[in-house]
Amino acid sequence: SSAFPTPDCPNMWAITPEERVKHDQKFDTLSPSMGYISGDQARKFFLQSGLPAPVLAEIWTLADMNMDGKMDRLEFSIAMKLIKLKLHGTALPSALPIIMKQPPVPAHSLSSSTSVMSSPNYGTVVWLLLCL
Ligand SMILES: [Ca+2]
Repeated sequence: SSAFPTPDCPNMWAITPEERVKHDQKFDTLSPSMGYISGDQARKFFLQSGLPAPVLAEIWTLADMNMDGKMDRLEFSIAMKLIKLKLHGTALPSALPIIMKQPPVPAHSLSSSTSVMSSPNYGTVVWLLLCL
């Protein structure tokens, strides 16, 4: 029951390089220890999204791929993406889409993250407008 139209977006689950950069920056602000944030740290942060705790628990279950109760960068990024989609009225998947487990594919060859950021890909932009 969302006011947003829901276009058919096969890549709606894909995390864009731009999103990943934002997620990584957010991850770093949560003072990760040994590359992980604890369940407690994550829960406090995710609750700020305004989503109800049971929904966040569902997102956690999907995103914590190795079920160790901690989030690494990729798992955190997946959780952030699921929260964003859920806030836009998308139903959560029953299983994690495979595309979400893959690292984001930059529009251009892997040179540096700054070059990815400074070279917006039109396909990505259009997709963001339509699907997010
Ligand atoms: Ca984990």
